Amino acid sequence: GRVAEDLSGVTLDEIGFDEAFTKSVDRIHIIACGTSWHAGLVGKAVIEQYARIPVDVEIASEYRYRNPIYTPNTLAIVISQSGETADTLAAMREMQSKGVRVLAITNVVGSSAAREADDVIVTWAGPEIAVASTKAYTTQITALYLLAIHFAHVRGNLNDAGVHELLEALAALPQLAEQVLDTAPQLKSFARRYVEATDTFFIGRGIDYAVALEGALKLKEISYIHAEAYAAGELKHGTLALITDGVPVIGIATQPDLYEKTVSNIVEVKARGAFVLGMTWVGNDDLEKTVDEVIYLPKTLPALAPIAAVIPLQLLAYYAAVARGNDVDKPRNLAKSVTV
Ligand code: F1P
Repeated sequence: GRVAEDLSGVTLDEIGFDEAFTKSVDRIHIIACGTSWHAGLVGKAVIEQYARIPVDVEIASEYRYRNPIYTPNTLAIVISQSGETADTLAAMREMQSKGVRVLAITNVVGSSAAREADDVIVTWAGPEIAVASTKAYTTQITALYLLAIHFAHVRGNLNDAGVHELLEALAALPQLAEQVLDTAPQLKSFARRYVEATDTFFIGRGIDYAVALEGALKLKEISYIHAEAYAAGELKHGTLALITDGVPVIGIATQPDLYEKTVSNIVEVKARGAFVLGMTWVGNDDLEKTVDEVIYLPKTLPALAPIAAVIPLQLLAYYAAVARGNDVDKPRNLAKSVTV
């Protein structure tokens, strides 16, 4: 495919996302597996918020076995760190056989996804040594932010000042990520609660729910602890029964407009005895009234909060795995690329 080698608007133009094409897209399908699928969920939120294009996000292993409906100008985005995940490639080939244009977001320039896709954004997350995907996730969602900005700007949903604000916030993310690493000692100590844990929960609303899914997956992948992510408002439809004394819950509350609602759900799990680690933006001391411990995330735009919020969850999974004596570089039952 045509490769955009760095993540700038100019190269999006170069790969053919010119004005006519960018304006013509009437639906986006994002297809991926695992962590890449979770990145896609963040992508849906930001593309819909800024560009107002309807986005479906689907797990590749489901998508490839059904008969999806394509609009005349559907754009497909496949996300794959390795570019070799069998289900993702199969879905991609299926879509291309139906004439759907495919953009691949991948970390590996020479991968099958990069070779076969019509257009490619390379994430440059570095040569991976870890099997569980971590920096790939942050770079994938960065690529999706840039796409959202591009679509929103070209289609007239975002003015120059709005673009500038978002690009500035994106440029500040490396420094923000450094700051989040300061939470490591707190997470190392919190991870002790996970040594004996059998069931754990991650809850959030909106974009925080997407982050919760990724936090739960990391814990399962490298710590082998049963972890469930729940949309906070969905807990009351049965799952609350599993929240009993001492069950560890991570409550993610990075979105000001959803904050009160999320806190009311955290209050419900606290009332059943859960031990809750809350995450919110720095300066929001209010959460301390409700939870047992708080992780403060540096301030950024609410849409970019997943970049900050995922890091403590990755650290938690890491420290829990180490505390349980697992080799985090060789997680059981997990391959770097799942090619079957
Ligand atoms: C998808 C994935 C990863 C996971 C592990 C197994 O891979 O589920 O998210 O961490 O490596 O595969 P990919 O399509 O993004 O390479």
